[in-house]
Amino acid sequence: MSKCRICQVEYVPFLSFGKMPLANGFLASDQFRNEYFFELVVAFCPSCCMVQLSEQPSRERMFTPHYAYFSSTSTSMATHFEKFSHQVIADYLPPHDPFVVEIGCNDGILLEQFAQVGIRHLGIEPSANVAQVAVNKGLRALQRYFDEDLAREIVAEYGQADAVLGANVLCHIPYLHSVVAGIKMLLKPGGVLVFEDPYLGDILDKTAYDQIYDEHAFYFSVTSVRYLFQRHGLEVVDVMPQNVHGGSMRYVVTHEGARKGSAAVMAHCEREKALGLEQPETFEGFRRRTERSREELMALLFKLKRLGKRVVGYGATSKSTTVINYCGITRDLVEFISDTTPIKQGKFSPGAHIPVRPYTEFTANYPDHALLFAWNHAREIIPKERGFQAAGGKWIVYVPKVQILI
Ligand code: DWN
Ligand code: SAH
Repeated sequence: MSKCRICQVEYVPFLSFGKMPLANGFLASDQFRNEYFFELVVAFCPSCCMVQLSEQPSRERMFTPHYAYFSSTSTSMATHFEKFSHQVIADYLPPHDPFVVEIGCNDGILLEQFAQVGIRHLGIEPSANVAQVAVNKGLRALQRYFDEDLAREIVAEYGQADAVLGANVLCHIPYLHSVVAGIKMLLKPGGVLVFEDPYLGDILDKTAYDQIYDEHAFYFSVTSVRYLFQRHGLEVVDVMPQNVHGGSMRYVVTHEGARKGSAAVMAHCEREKALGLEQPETFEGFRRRTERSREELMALLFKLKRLGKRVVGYGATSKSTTVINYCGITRDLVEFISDTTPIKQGKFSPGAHIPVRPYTEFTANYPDHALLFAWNHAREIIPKERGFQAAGGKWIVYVPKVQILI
């Protein structure tokens, strides 16, 4: 594949991470021999400006009945999604019997907000284990992949929706034209699509190269998203930066001409032009900064090892799979990774096979340094780990730059 998935023009690869495992492929030791790897390469389309992976594992490999990411593991994300629902209800839903569909509802972290106030809802979630958590909460959720065919079935069975929602999901789906065609079919004439995903401007600005992994097929900008929806007769009418997952963008999309557009859309496109998000050289700069970041992080970890310091990873994030395997971090440098998610505990990290242990092992014997793989949740984590710092522990972060926090 060397053509843009959105506009079919030849794209320009700008960064290769080499062979990478599945970001959420936490595994037991008897699975090491059969571990799956693929070539992780990211490319820029000079025509529609979409940044995308050149190769992505099949959806059945990534979104399995044992999917390792449970959205409700972060309390700050629960608060974020509560506010998200309030905005949708206040600004976009009609007062009489609204119907909301969420694509990629995971364990129901957002959808439950609508259910709690009696709003008719439907979640679409292919990963059976997390979908089951949503169902156990009393939510209506289908264990299916969203695409045009499913949209047709939903319309036939439930009717069109007033709002279609998606958080950190559209950027995961390579067959995006089918998804957008499905959303168009599903939306009432006055309906809105509200979705958010990590924002390319923040990824570049913070050198957050660890957002690049198998599940993230696309890295959106307002420019590339506008073009995509325009091709389907849909219009981006508003954009709102979000302070989650290291910097995200929320997009509001309607049928063309259905609502008055906000000036923020064009303002962001202008800003993106000024930042060079339409030029291949910008991505060359990102590649150089990524390589420098890797050198700095490894130099720091080797130095700490020479000094005899204990380093433990905090948060077995999907992003950590890229950092660990791209930089070459081994068990010699990071003893284990602490994570609160039961399904990850007792397993090993993808590729490098660093043990993932329960959070209680972190608190039972604080290390000298904690490498914060969940840097996007620093505002939640650092204050709650006062005990670690009081015991003399220090945080290491690598986004936006490699440093020991003091
Ligand atoms: O796009 C995606 C985002 C939304 O979620 C998915 N492709 C997969 C996933 O990405 P991630 O794994 O990088 O997400 P998080 O939210 O950065 O993961 C945080 C990890 O850290 C979880 O495994 C839970 C863990 N954690 C912890 O151990 N202690 C999190 C917090 C807040 C904590 O205090
Ligand atoms: N919305 C949640 C989950 C994000 S993780 C949050 O923001 O925390 C991405 C989710 O998208 C996973 O739960 C995955 O199973 C789901 N997903 C992947 N492909 C999908 C598809 N085609 N249709 C619907 N959901 C999908």
